[in-house]
Amino acid sequence: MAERPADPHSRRTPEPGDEPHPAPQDGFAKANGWDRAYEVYSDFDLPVYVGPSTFAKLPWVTDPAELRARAVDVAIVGAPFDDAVSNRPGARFAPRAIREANYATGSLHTLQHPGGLQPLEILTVVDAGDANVTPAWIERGHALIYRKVREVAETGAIPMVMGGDHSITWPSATAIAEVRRPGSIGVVHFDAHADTANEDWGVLSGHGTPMRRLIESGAVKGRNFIQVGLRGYWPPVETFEWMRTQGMRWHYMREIEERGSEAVVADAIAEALDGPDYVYISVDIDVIDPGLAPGTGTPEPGGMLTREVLRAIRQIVGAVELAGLDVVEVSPPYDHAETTAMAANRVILEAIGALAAKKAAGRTVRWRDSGSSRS
Ligand SMILES: [Mn+2]
Repeated sequence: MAERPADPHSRRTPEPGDEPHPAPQDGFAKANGWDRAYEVYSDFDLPVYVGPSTFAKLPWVTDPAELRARAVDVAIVGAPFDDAVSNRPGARFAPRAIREANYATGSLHTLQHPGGLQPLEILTVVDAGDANVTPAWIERGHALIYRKVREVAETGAIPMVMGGDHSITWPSATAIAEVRRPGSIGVVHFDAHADTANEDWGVLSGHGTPMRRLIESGAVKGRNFIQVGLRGYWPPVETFEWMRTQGMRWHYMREIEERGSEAVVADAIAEALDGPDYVYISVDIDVIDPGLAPGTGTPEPGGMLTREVLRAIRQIVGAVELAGLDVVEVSPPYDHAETTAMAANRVILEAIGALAAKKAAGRTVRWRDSGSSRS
């Protein structure tokens, strides 16, 4: 087997001689006391604002052969694309902002599971980098996002994709549906908006249309496309009529207010898996109330609490075979105090935590290489 390339984000404990800039033992260093020995840290353990920016400071591994060699369970993927927005832009900056939106480094300790859990010690998680996106070309962006997600999923890793505007769910969920064949996927889609328009001002691949494209293409059956959190003033009546003809099922925000999030999400899980084998989760951050997550392109007041969404992620991931996940529509230029980017960061961390709990309980998390079953 070929020698693996040196990993700049090595998680091993640094040893003497590893110092990035060893102290000179003479001159001003000696005179000023700067020659003493200090403990040094790997990039993984340094503060989040020091060194390369990767998700949870995890290794940056873009080579699919290396993803396979490491038997990666979860691969974080960036889709820095916002050419398809209808209102406020800026989601192209989200993958970088989400990567940086945490203060804890090293082996994170999640308190959201009984007894606590160190998910990054249980799962093999890496940051697989960004899709090869360039600006101002919707078709190319979608094609390269599709290829990146597919390439990662084929290694057996579960892709967790950071958008990007919501149009990226079309290529991303398509890639997952394809790789996991002959199994099929249901989708649980958190959003203020249905995103089932036929077109946005004549554009078929806008961020208001991806769910219709996924259903029309056959990647996901309408009846297993389950929407949670819809509210506000869009889409129009005829769009809901199309959704009914597809057998789509949705849960308005007012249902969450009346029944509580946990009961509604339990129904959404059952509906998504009413036929399909696996689940893809798509979280439009605008499902959260803009008071808690203001940095988004099409904010709609009256949404879910951040804590309800994070609990819902744990609830779903704990209950289903997770095929993939995306979190989209974070727009850092409109964010305040990074609250929106942090919410998106935690959506991913909660999914990772729930997967780690499964693996700790002896269940398999990653997929067979290019296959439709767990390895
Ligand atoms: Mn959306």
